[in-house]
Amino acid sequence: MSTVRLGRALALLLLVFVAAAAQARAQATAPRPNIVLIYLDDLGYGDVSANGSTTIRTPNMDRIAKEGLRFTSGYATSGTCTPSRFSLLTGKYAWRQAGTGVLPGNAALVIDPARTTLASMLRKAGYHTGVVGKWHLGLGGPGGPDWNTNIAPGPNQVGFAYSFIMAATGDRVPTVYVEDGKVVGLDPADPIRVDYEKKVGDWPTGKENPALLTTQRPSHGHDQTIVNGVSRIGYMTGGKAALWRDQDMGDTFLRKAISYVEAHQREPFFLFYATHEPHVPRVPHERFVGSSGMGPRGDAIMQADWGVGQLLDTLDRLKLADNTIVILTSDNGPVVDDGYVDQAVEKLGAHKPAGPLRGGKYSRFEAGTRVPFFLRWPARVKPGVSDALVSQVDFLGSFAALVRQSIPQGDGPDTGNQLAALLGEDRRGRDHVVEHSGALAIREGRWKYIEPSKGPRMSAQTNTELANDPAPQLYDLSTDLGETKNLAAEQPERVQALAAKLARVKAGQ
Ligand code: NG6
Ligand code: CA
Repeated sequence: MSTVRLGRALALLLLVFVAAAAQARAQATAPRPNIVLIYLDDLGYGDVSANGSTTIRTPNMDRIAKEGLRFTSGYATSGTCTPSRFSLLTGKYAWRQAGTGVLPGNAALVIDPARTTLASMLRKAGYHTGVVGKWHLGLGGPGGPDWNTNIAPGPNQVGFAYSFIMAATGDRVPTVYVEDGKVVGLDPADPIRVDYEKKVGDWPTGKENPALLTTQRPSHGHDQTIVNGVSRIGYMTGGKAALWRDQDMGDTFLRKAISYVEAHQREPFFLFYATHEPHVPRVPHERFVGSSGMGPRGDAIMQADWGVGQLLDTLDRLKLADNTIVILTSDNGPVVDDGYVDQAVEKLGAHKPAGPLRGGKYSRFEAGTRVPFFLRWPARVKPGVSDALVSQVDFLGSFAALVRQSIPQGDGPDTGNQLAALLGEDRRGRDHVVEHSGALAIREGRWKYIEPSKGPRMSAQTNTELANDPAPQLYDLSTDLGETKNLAAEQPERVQALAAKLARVKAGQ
Protein backbone atom coordinates (compact mmCIF):
# COMPACT_ATOMS: atom_id res chain seq x y z
CA MET A 1 0.00 0.00 0.00
CA SER A 2 1.38 3.44 -0.87
CA THR A 3 2.00 5.91 1.92
CA VAL A 4 -0.78 8.12 0.60
CA ARG A 5 -3.33 5.30 0.65
CA LEU A 6 -2.18 4.20 4.07
CA GLY A 7 -2.57 7.76 5.30
CA ARG A 8 -6.10 7.93 3.87
CA ALA A 9 -7.06 4.62 5.44
CA LEU A 10 -5.75 5.75 8.82
CA ALA A 11 -7.59 9.05 8.55
CA LEU A 12 -10.80 7.19 7.74
CA LEU A 13 -10.29 4.88 10.69
CA LEU A 14 -9.74 7.87 12.94
CA LEU A 15 -12.92 9.46 11.67
CA VAL A 16 -14.90 6.31 12.44
CA PHE A 17 -13.41 6.27 15.93
CA VAL A 18 -14.22 9.90 16.56
CA ALA A 19 -17.80 9.43 15.33
CA ALA A 20 -18.30 6.34 17.48
CA ALA A 21 -16.87 8.11 20.52
CA ALA A 22 -19.15 11.09 19.92
CA GLN A 23 -22.15 8.79 19.66
CA ALA A 24 -21.18 6.97 22.83
CA ARG A 25 -20.77 10.30 24.60
CA ALA A 26 -24.16 11.50 23.36
CA GLN A 27 -25.75 8.31 24.60
CA ALA A 28 -23.98 8.48 27.94
CA THR A 29 -25.25 12.00 28.49
CA ALA A 30 -28.74 11.36 27.08
CA PRO A 31 -31.42 11.91 29.68
CA ARG A 32 -32.76 8.59 30.82
CA PRO A 33 -35.89 9.18 32.85
CA ASN A 34 -37.81 6.08 33.83
CA ILE A 35 -40.87 5.52 31.70
CA VAL A 36 -44.07 4.03 33.10
CA LEU A 37 -46.73 3.54 30.46
CA ILE A 38 -50.10 2.78 32.01
CA TYR A 39 -52.31 1.33 29.30
CA LEU A 40 -55.97 0.81 30.10
CA ASP A 41 -58.19 -1.50 28.13
CA ASP A 42 -61.33 0.10 26.66
CA LEU A 43 -61.25 3.20 28.87
CA GLY A 44 -63.19 5.97 27.12
CA TYR A 45 -62.30 9.62 26.71
CA GLY A 46 -65.13 10.52 29.05
CA ASP A 47 -64.46 7.85 31.68
CA VAL A 48 -62.04 10.05 33.62
CA SER A 49 -62.94 13.09 35.66
CA ALA A 50 -59.91 14.97 34.32
CA ASN A 51 -61.67 14.88 30.94
CA GLY A 52 -64.88 16.23 32.39
CA SER A 53 -66.70 13.25 33.85
CA THR A 54 -68.78 14.20 36.85
CA THR A 55 -70.41 10.82 37.06
CA ILE A 56 -67.27 8.72 37.52
CA ARG A 57 -64.47 10.18 39.62
CA THR A 58 -60.91 9.09 38.97
CA PRO A 59 -58.78 11.13 41.39
CA ASN A 60 -55.61 9.11 40.81
CA MET A 61 -55.70 9.20 37.03
CA ASP A 62 -56.53 12.88 37.35
CA ARG A 63 -53.36 13.36 39.39
CA ILE A 64 -51.28 12.48 36.34
CA ALA A 65 -53.26 14.95 34.26
CA LYS A 66 -53.06 17.73 36.84
CA GLU A 67 -49.39 17.32 37.63
CA GLY A 68 -48.59 16.85 33.96
CA LEU A 69 -50.13 17.39 30.56
CA ARG A 70 -53.64 16.48 29.59
CA PHE A 71 -53.96 15.99 25.86
CA THR A 72 -57.33 16.63 24.30
CA SER A 73 -56.32 15.10 20.96
CA GLY A 74 -54.41 11.99 21.97
CA TYR A 75 -55.00 8.90 19.86
CA ALA A 76 -54.65 5.16 19.90
CA THR A 77 -54.19 4.01 16.33
CA SER A 78 -57.13 1.61 16.23
CA GLY A 79 -60.58 0.93 17.61
CA THR A 80 -59.54 -2.42 19.10
CA CYS A 81 -56.78 -3.85 21.20
CA THR A 82 -54.37 -5.92 19.13
CA PRO A 83 -53.82 -3.38 16.35
CA SER A 84 -53.40 -0.49 18.81
CA ARG A 85 -50.84 -2.39 20.85
CA PHE A 86 -49.05 -3.50 17.71
CA SER A 87 -48.72 0.08 16.48
CA LEU A 88 -47.69 1.38 19.88
CA LEU A 89 -44.84 -1.10 20.19
CA THR A 90 -43.65 -1.22 16.58
CA GLY A 91 -44.29 2.31 15.34
CA LYS A 92 -46.10 0.81 12.36
CA TYR A 93 -49.78 1.21 11.65
CA ALA A 94 -51.32 -2.21 12.17
CA TRP A 95 -53.41 -1.97 9.01
CA ARG A 96 -50.18 -2.28 7.03
CA GLN A 97 -49.76 -5.85 8.26
CA ALA A 98 -52.30 -8.62 7.74
CA GLY A 99 -53.23 -10.69 10.76
CA THR A 100 -53.10 -7.89 13.33
CA GLY A 101 -56.83 -7.84 14.10
CA VAL A 102 -58.26 -8.95 17.47
CA LEU A 103 -56.38 -12.21 18.08
CA PRO A 104 -57.59 -15.47 19.60
CA GLY A 105 -55.83 -16.58 22.76
CA ASN A 106 -53.74 -19.19 20.98
CA ALA A 107 -52.49 -16.98 18.14
CA ALA A 108 -48.83 -16.82 17.17
CA LEU A 109 -46.79 -13.69 17.93
CA VAL A 110 -47.57 -10.97 15.37
CA ILE A 111 -44.46 -8.87 16.00
CA ASP A 112 -41.35 -9.88 14.08
CA PRO A 113 -38.59 -10.21 16.70
CA ALA A 114 -36.13 -8.84 14.14
CA ARG A 115 -37.94 -5.48 14.15
CA THR A 116 -37.30 -2.60 16.50
CA THR A 117 -39.91 -2.13 19.20
CA LEU A 118 -40.34 0.54 21.82
CA ALA A 119 -39.01 -1.98 24.33
CA SER A 120 -36.03 -3.19 22.31
CA MET A 121 -35.05 0.38 21.48
CA LEU A 122 -35.11 1.40 25.15
CA ARG A 123 -33.25 -1.73 26.09
CA LYS A 124 -30.52 -0.81 23.65
CA ALA A 125 -30.36 2.57 25.31
CA GLY A 126 -29.57 0.88 28.62
CA TYR A 127 -33.04 0.58 30.08
CA HIS A 128 -34.40 -2.37 31.95
CA THR A 129 -37.71 -3.18 30.27
CA GLY A 130 -40.76 -4.94 31.64
CA VAL A 131 -44.35 -5.63 30.65
CA VAL A 132 -47.04 -6.48 33.15
CA GLY A 133 -50.65 -7.12 32.19
CA LYS A 134 -52.52 -7.66 28.98
CA TRP A 135 -50.44 -8.72 25.99
CA HIS A 136 -52.80 -9.75 23.17
CA LEU A 137 -50.12 -9.75 20.49
CA GLY A 138 -49.86 -13.51 20.17
CA LEU A 139 -47.29 -15.94 21.52
CA GLY A 140 -45.12 -18.59 19.94
CA GLY A 141 -44.13 -19.24 16.35
CA PRO A 142 -46.43 -20.29 13.50
CA GLY A 143 -48.92 -22.70 15.00
CA GLY A 144 -49.06 -20.73 18.24
CA PRO A 145 -47.72 -21.46 21.69
CA ASP A 146 -47.17 -24.71 23.51
CA TRP A 147 -48.49 -23.77 26.92
CA ASN A 148 -46.66 -26.57 28.67
CA THR A 149 -43.07 -25.77 27.76
CA ASN A 150 -41.22 -22.54 27.22
CA ILE A 151 -43.58 -20.16 25.43
CA ALA A 152 -41.55 -18.32 22.85
CA PRO A 153 -41.26 -16.08 21.00
CA GLY A 154 -43.20 -13.59 23.07
CA PRO A 155 -42.59 -10.34 24.93
CA ASN A 156 -39.12 -11.47 26.03
CA GLN A 157 -38.08 -11.85 22.39
CA VAL A 158 -39.31 -8.42 21.27
CA GLY A 159 -37.45 -6.32 23.81
CA PHE A 160 -38.87 -6.98 27.26
CA ALA A 161 -36.37 -8.30 29.78
CA TYR A 162 -39.23 -9.21 32.09
CA SER A 163 -42.83 -10.15 31.38
CA PHE A 164 -45.83 -11.11 33.47
CA ILE A 165 -48.83 -11.24 31.18
CA MET A 166 -52.12 -12.73 30.27
CA ALA A 167 -51.88 -14.00 26.73
CA ALA A 168 -54.90 -12.28 25.21
CA THR A 169 -57.91 -10.88 27.06
CA GLY A 170 -59.86 -11.66 30.19
CA ASP A 171 -62.62 -13.15 28.09
CA ARG A 172 -60.39 -15.50 26.13
CA VAL A 173 -58.77 -18.76 27.20
CA PRO A 174 -56.32 -19.77 28.51
CA THR A 175 -57.15 -18.04 31.77
CA VAL A 176 -53.64 -18.22 33.19
CA TYR A 177 -50.72 -15.87 33.70
CA VAL A 178 -47.47 -16.29 31.82
CA GLU A 179 -44.25 -15.07 33.44
CA ASP A 180 -41.11 -14.95 31.31
CA GLY A 181 -42.53 -17.59 28.99
CA LYS A 182 -43.83 -20.00 31.64
CA VAL A 183 -47.40 -20.54 32.78
CA VAL A 184 -47.43 -19.51 36.44
CA GLY A 185 -48.33 -22.34 38.79
CA LEU A 186 -48.69 -24.97 36.09
CA ASP A 187 -48.68 -28.57 37.30
CA PRO A 188 -46.85 -30.58 34.62
CA ALA A 189 -49.13 -33.51 35.38
CA ASP A 190 -52.10 -31.41 34.28
CA PRO A 191 -51.10 -29.96 30.91
CA ILE A 192 -53.07 -27.15 29.27
CA ARG A 193 -54.80 -27.62 25.96
CA VAL A 194 -56.43 -24.77 24.08
CA ASP A 195 -58.49 -24.78 20.92
CA TYR A 196 -60.55 -22.07 19.27
CA GLU A 197 -62.31 -24.33 16.76
CA LYS A 198 -63.45 -27.37 18.65
CA LYS A 199 -63.99 -28.39 22.21
CA VAL A 200 -61.02 -29.98 23.98
CA GLY A 201 -61.39 -31.98 27.17
CA ASP A 202 -64.59 -32.14 29.14
CA TRP A 203 -64.82 -28.80 30.92
CA PRO A 204 -68.35 -27.41 30.73
CA THR A 205 -69.23 -24.63 28.33
CA GLY A 206 -71.58 -21.73 28.94
CA LYS A 207 -73.69 -22.76 26.01
CA GLU A 208 -74.45 -26.20 27.42
CA ASN A 209 -74.40 -25.34 31.13
CA PRO A 210 -75.91 -21.92 31.76
CA ALA A 211 -76.59 -22.93 35.38
CA LEU A 212 -72.84 -23.00 36.01
CA LEU A 213 -72.42 -19.31 35.12
CA THR A 214 -72.33 -18.25 38.74
CA THR A 215 -70.11 -15.19 38.30
CA GLN A 216 -71.30 -13.68 35.03
CA ARG A 217 -73.19 -14.81 31.97
CA PRO A 218 -72.80 -13.64 28.39
CA SER A 219 -75.12 -11.26 26.55
CA HIS A 220 -73.59 -12.21 23.21
CA GLY A 221 -70.82 -14.65 22.26
CA HIS A 222 -68.60 -15.76 25.16
CA ASP A 223 -70.38 -19.08 25.64
CA GLN A 224 -67.51 -21.53 25.45
CA THR A 225 -65.34 -22.91 28.29
CA ILE A 226 -66.39 -21.84 31.79
CA VAL A 227 -63.68 -20.80 34.21
CA ASN A 228 -64.45 -19.24 37.59
CA GLY A 229 -68.17 -19.09 36.82
CA VAL A 230 -67.62 -17.06 33.62
CA SER A 231 -67.84 -18.52 30.13
CA ARG A 232 -65.16 -17.37 27.70
CA ILE A 233 -64.22 -17.32 24.05
CA GLY A 234 -62.35 -20.51 23.15
CA TYR A 235 -62.00 -23.94 24.66
CA MET A 236 -59.49 -25.07 27.22
CA THR A 237 -58.78 -27.89 29.57
CA GLY A 238 -56.01 -28.58 32.08
CA GLY A 239 -53.85 -26.23 34.10
CA LYS A 240 -56.31 -26.23 37.01
CA ALA A 241 -53.72 -25.08 39.55
CA ALA A 242 -52.75 -22.18 37.29
CA LEU A 243 -56.17 -20.68 36.63
CA TRP A 244 -56.68 -17.07 37.60
CA ARG A 245 -59.49 -15.73 39.73
CA ASP A 246 -60.84 -12.70 37.86
CA GLN A 247 -61.50 -10.86 41.12
CA ASP A 248 -57.77 -10.93 41.92
CA MET A 249 -56.43 -9.96 38.51
CA GLY A 250 -56.18 -6.23 39.23
CA ASP A 251 -54.26 -6.87 42.45
CA THR A 252 -52.04 -9.48 40.81
CA PHE A 253 -50.92 -7.19 38.00
CA LEU A 254 -50.56 -4.25 40.37
CA ARG A 255 -48.36 -6.22 42.77
CA LYS A 256 -46.13 -7.31 39.90
CA ALA A 257 -45.91 -3.74 38.59
CA ILE A 258 -44.96 -2.40 42.00
CA SER A 259 -42.37 -5.08 42.65
CA TYR A 260 -40.93 -4.45 39.19
CA VAL A 261 -40.44 -0.78 40.03
CA GLU A 262 -38.93 -1.65 43.40
CA ALA A 263 -36.53 -4.14 41.84
CA HIS A 264 -35.32 -1.75 39.14
CA GLN A 265 -35.35 1.55 40.98
CA ARG A 266 -31.59 1.95 40.66
CA GLU A 267 -31.41 1.74 36.87
CA PRO A 268 -33.42 3.44 34.16
CA PHE A 269 -36.49 1.31 33.55
CA PHE A 270 -39.42 1.13 31.18
CA LEU A 271 -42.56 -0.47 32.57
CA PHE A 272 -45.45 -1.18 30.23
CA TYR A 273 -48.29 -1.68 32.71
CA ALA A 274 -51.27 -2.83 30.70
CA THR A 275 -54.31 -3.21 32.93
CA HIS A 276 -57.27 -5.37 32.14
CA GLU A 277 -59.83 -2.86 33.40
CA PRO A 278 -62.42 -2.02 32.25
CA HIS A 279 -62.50 -4.74 29.58
CA VAL A 280 -65.00 -7.59 29.87
CA PRO A 281 -65.56 -9.67 31.87
CA ARG A 282 -65.75 -6.93 34.47
CA VAL A 283 -65.26 -8.83 37.68
CA PRO A 284 -63.54 -6.45 40.10
CA HIS A 285 -62.34 -7.50 43.52
CA GLU A 286 -65.10 -7.85 46.12
CA ARG A 287 -63.92 -4.71 47.92
CA PHE A 288 -64.74 -2.58 44.86
CA VAL A 289 -68.16 -4.06 44.23
CA GLY A 290 -70.70 -1.24 44.49
CA SER A 291 -68.01 1.46 44.72
CA SER A 292 -69.15 3.36 41.63
CA GLY A 293 -72.90 2.87 41.82
CA MET A 294 -72.63 2.02 38.14
CA GLY A 295 -72.25 -1.71 38.28
CA PRO A 296 -69.15 -3.74 37.39
CA ARG A 297 -67.95 -1.44 34.59
CA GLY A 298 -67.78 1.57 36.88
CA ASP A 299 -66.41 -0.55 39.72
CA ALA A 300 -63.65 -1.84 37.45
CA ILE A 301 -62.70 1.76 36.65
CA MET A 302 -62.63 2.52 40.38
CA GLN A 303 -60.34 -0.45 40.91
CA ALA A 304 -58.02 0.65 38.11
CA ASP A 305 -57.94 4.19 39.46
CA TRP A 306 -57.02 2.91 42.91
CA GLY A 307 -54.23 0.83 41.34
CA VAL A 308 -52.89 3.87 39.49
CA GLY A 309 -52.78 5.64 42.86
CA GLN A 310 -50.81 2.77 44.39
CA LEU A 311 -48.30 2.91 41.57
CA LEU A 312 -47.90 6.68 41.86
CA ASP A 313 -47.45 6.31 45.62
CA THR A 314 -44.72 3.75 44.94
CA LEU A 315 -42.86 6.23 42.75
CA ASP A 316 -43.19 8.82 45.54
CA ARG A 317 -42.06 6.42 48.23
CA LEU A 318 -38.97 5.46 46.23
CA LYS A 319 -38.34 9.11 45.35
CA LEU A 320 -38.54 8.30 41.67
CA ALA A 321 -41.51 10.47 40.75
CA ASP A 322 -39.53 13.52 39.70
CA ASN A 323 -37.56 11.79 36.99
CA THR A 324 -40.15 9.31 35.81
CA ILE A 325 -42.32 9.90 32.80
CA VAL A 326 -45.76 8.52 33.58
CA ILE A 327 -48.15 8.18 30.68
CA LEU A 328 -51.72 7.05 31.07
CA THR A 329 -53.76 6.20 28.01
CA SER A 330 -56.09 3.54 26.59
CA ASP A 331 -55.94 1.08 23.70
CA ASN A 332 -59.31 2.06 22.24
CA GLY A 333 -62.51 3.79 23.14
CA PRO A 334 -65.31 2.70 25.43
CA VAL A 335 -67.96 0.05 25.02
CA VAL A 336 -70.84 -0.52 27.39
CA ASP A 337 -72.27 -3.95 26.55
CA ASP A 338 -69.31 -5.92 25.19
CA GLY A 339 -70.84 -9.33 25.61
CA TYR A 340 -71.68 -9.98 29.26
CA VAL A 341 -74.75 -9.27 31.33
CA ASP A 342 -73.12 -6.89 33.79
CA GLN A 343 -75.66 -4.07 34.16
CA ALA A 344 -73.35 -1.69 32.32
CA VAL A 345 -76.22 -0.41 30.19
CA GLU A 346 -78.84 -0.35 32.93
CA LYS A 347 -76.68 1.44 35.47
CA LEU A 348 -75.00 3.93 33.16
CA GLY A 349 -77.33 6.73 34.16
CA ALA A 350 -76.04 10.10 32.95
CA HIS A 351 -72.48 8.85 32.50
CA LYS A 352 -71.02 9.34 29.04
CA PRO A 353 -68.02 7.00 28.56
CA ALA A 354 -67.11 8.76 25.31
CA GLY A 355 -67.56 12.25 26.75
CA PRO A 356 -68.43 14.67 23.94
CA LEU A 357 -67.26 12.29 21.22
CA ARG A 358 -69.29 10.12 18.86
CA GLY A 359 -68.98 6.34 18.58
CA GLY A 360 -66.85 4.11 20.78
CA LYS A 361 -64.76 0.99 20.60
CA TYR A 362 -64.85 -0.54 17.06
CA SER A 363 -65.65 2.86 15.55
CA ARG A 364 -63.97 5.32 13.21
CA PHE A 365 -65.85 8.15 14.81
CA GLU A 366 -63.63 9.98 17.26
CA ALA A 367 -64.48 7.97 20.36
CA GLY A 368 -63.01 4.84 18.76
CA THR A 369 -59.45 6.08 18.97
CA ARG A 370 -59.37 9.45 20.75
CA VAL A 371 -58.66 8.36 24.29
CA PRO A 372 -57.56 9.67 27.68
CA PHE A 373 -53.93 10.71 27.21
CA PHE A 374 -51.93 12.16 30.09
CA LEU A 375 -48.20 12.60 30.54
CA ARG A 376 -46.39 13.62 33.70
CA TRP A 377 -42.68 14.29 34.09
CA PRO A 378 -42.18 16.68 36.99
CA ALA A 379 -38.48 17.29 36.26
CA ARG A 380 -39.18 18.53 32.77
CA VAL A 381 -42.83 19.04 31.87
CA LYS A 382 -44.89 22.05 32.87
CA PRO A 383 -48.43 21.03 33.82
CA GLY A 384 -51.24 22.11 31.55
CA VAL A 385 -53.60 21.16 28.79
CA SER A 386 -52.43 20.55 25.24
CA ASP A 387 -54.52 20.35 22.10
CA ALA A 388 -51.55 19.06 20.08
CA LEU A 389 -52.33 16.10 17.86
CA VAL A 390 -50.47 13.18 19.42
CA SER A 391 -50.62 9.46 18.77
CA GLN A 392 -49.34 6.34 20.46
CA VAL A 393 -47.66 5.39 17.19
CA ASP A 394 -45.11 8.14 17.94
CA PHE A 395 -43.93 6.76 21.27
CA LEU A 396 -41.18 4.80 19.53
CA GLY A 397 -39.84 7.72 17.47
CA SER A 398 -40.23 10.25 20.26
CA PHE A 399 -38.59 8.24 23.01
CA ALA A 400 -35.85 7.17 20.62
CA ALA A 401 -35.12 10.87 20.15
CA LEU A 402 -35.16 11.40 23.90
CA VAL A 403 -32.60 8.68 24.59
CA ARG A 404 -30.71 9.38 21.34
CA GLN A 405 -31.25 6.10 19.63
CA SER A 406 -31.69 5.78 15.91
CA ILE A 407 -34.29 3.51 14.37
CA PRO A 408 -32.95 1.18 11.68
CA GLN A 409 -34.16 1.84 8.16
CA GLY A 410 -37.46 0.08 7.49
CA ASP A 411 -38.46 -0.23 11.13
CA GLY A 412 -41.17 1.95 12.66
CA PRO A 413 -42.35 3.30 9.28
CA ASP A 414 -45.15 5.38 10.81
CA THR A 415 -43.51 6.64 13.96
CA GLY A 416 -42.24 10.17 14.17
CA ASN A 417 -40.38 12.29 16.64
CA GLN A 418 -43.16 14.15 18.46
CA LEU A 419 -41.17 14.55 21.65
CA ALA A 420 -41.66 18.32 21.71
CA ALA A 421 -45.43 17.87 21.51
CA LEU A 422 -45.42 15.12 24.13
CA LEU A 423 -43.45 17.34 26.48
CA GLY A 424 -45.74 20.30 25.88
CA GLU A 425 -43.16 22.39 24.01
CA ASP A 426 -44.92 22.19 20.67
CA ARG A 427 -48.63 22.87 20.66
CA ARG A 428 -49.31 21.50 17.20
CA GLY A 429 -48.03 17.93 17.12
CA ARG A 430 -48.68 15.68 14.15
CA ASP A 431 -49.80 17.07 10.87
CA HIS A 432 -52.31 14.23 10.50
CA VAL A 433 -53.24 10.91 12.02
CA VAL A 434 -54.97 7.86 10.58
CA GLU A 435 -57.84 6.38 12.59
CA HIS A 436 -58.47 2.71 12.00
CA SER A 437 -61.19 0.23 12.78
CA GLY A 438 -62.03 -1.99 9.85
CA ALA A 439 -61.71 0.80 7.30
CA LEU A 440 -59.76 4.04 7.74
CA ALA A 441 -60.27 7.70 8.48
CA ILE A 442 -57.81 10.54 8.56
CA ARG A 443 -57.68 13.62 10.71
CA GLU A 444 -55.69 16.60 9.52
CA GLY A 445 -55.86 19.64 11.73
CA ARG A 446 -59.51 20.37 12.31
CA TRP A 447 -60.73 18.19 9.44
CA LYS A 448 -61.74 14.58 9.65
CA TYR A 449 -62.40 12.45 6.61
CA ILE A 450 -63.88 8.97 6.89
CA GLU A 451 -63.44 6.82 3.81
CA PRO A 452 -66.53 5.14 2.39
CA SER A 453 -67.07 1.62 3.66
CA LYS A 454 -69.55 -1.20 3.54
CA GLY A 455 -70.99 -2.73 6.65
CA PRO A 456 -73.64 -1.85 9.20
CA ARG A 457 -73.84 1.66 10.59
CA MET A 458 -74.40 0.29 14.05
CA SER A 459 -73.07 -2.76 15.76
CA ALA A 460 -76.26 -4.49 16.82
CA GLN A 461 -74.37 -6.35 19.53
CA THR A 462 -72.58 -3.50 21.25
CA ASN A 463 -74.88 -0.71 20.12
CA THR A 464 -71.92 1.31 18.83
CA GLU A 465 -71.98 3.59 15.80
CA LEU A 466 -69.24 2.19 13.59
CA ALA A 467 -69.07 5.07 11.08
CA ASN A 468 -69.67 2.79 8.09
CA ASP A 469 -71.21 4.69 5.21
CA PRO A 470 -71.03 3.99 1.49
CA ALA A 471 -70.58 7.76 1.01
CA PRO A 472 -67.58 9.80 2.15
CA GLN A 473 -67.87 11.72 5.40
CA LEU A 474 -66.23 14.99 6.32
CA TYR A 475 -66.44 16.71 9.68
CA ASP A 476 -65.05 19.95 11.05
CA LEU A 477 -63.91 18.91 14.52
CA SER A 478 -63.25 22.50 15.57
CA THR A 479 -66.93 23.38 15.42
CA ASP A 480 -68.48 19.91 15.46
CA LEU A 481 -66.56 17.67 17.82
CA GLY A 482 -69.50 15.28 17.95
CA GLU A 483 -69.32 14.65 14.18
CA THR A 484 -72.98 15.42 13.61
CA LYS A 485 -72.84 17.35 10.33
CA ASN A 486 -71.37 15.58 7.32
CA LEU A 487 -69.92 18.35 5.12
CA ALA A 488 -68.73 16.05 2.33
CA ALA A 489 -71.36 17.14 -0.18
CA GLU A 490 -70.65 20.82 0.51
CA GLN A 491 -66.87 20.55 0.25
CA PRO A 492 -65.97 18.04 -2.46
CA GLU A 493 -62.48 19.52 -2.99
CA ARG A 494 -61.58 19.04 0.63
CA VAL A 495 -62.91 15.49 0.51
CA GLN A 496 -60.79 14.83 -2.55
CA ALA A 497 -57.68 16.33 -0.97
CA LEU A 498 -58.07 14.29 2.20
CA ALA A 499 -58.84 11.10 0.28
CA ALA A 500 -55.67 11.70 -1.74
CA LYS A 501 -53.70 12.32 1.43
CA LEU A 502 -54.99 9.10 2.95
CA ALA A 503 -54.07 7.24 -0.23
CA ARG A 504 -50.54 8.64 0.02
CA VAL A 505 -50.21 7.56 3.64
CA LYS A 506 -51.48 4.11 2.69
CA ALA A 507 -48.88 3.93 -0.06
CA GLY A 508 -46.24 4.87 2.47
CA GLN A 509 -45.42 8.24 0.92
C1 NG6 B 1 -64.80 -9.21 20.52
C2 NG6 B 1 -65.48 -9.71 21.78
C3 NG6 B 1 -65.36 -8.64 22.83
C4 NG6 B 1 -63.91 -8.25 23.04
C5 NG6 B 1 -63.29 -7.86 21.72
C6 NG6 B 1 -61.83 -7.58 21.81
C7 NG6 B 1 -67.38 -11.21 21.30
C8 NG6 B 1 -68.82 -11.33 21.00
N1 NG6 B 1 -66.89 -9.99 21.50
O1 NG6 B 1 -64.82 -10.20 19.54
O2 NG6 B 1 -65.94 -9.06 24.02
O3 NG6 B 1 -63.20 -9.31 23.60
O4 NG6 B 1 -63.45 -8.90 20.78
O5 NG6 B 1 -61.58 -6.52 22.63
O6 NG6 B 1 -66.70 -12.20 21.36
S1 NG6 B 1 -60.16 -5.87 22.63
O7 NG6 B 1 -60.25 -4.71 23.49
O8 NG6 B 1 -59.26 -6.86 23.15
O9 NG6 B 1 -59.87 -5.51 21.27
CA1 CA C 1 -59.25 -2.80 24.24
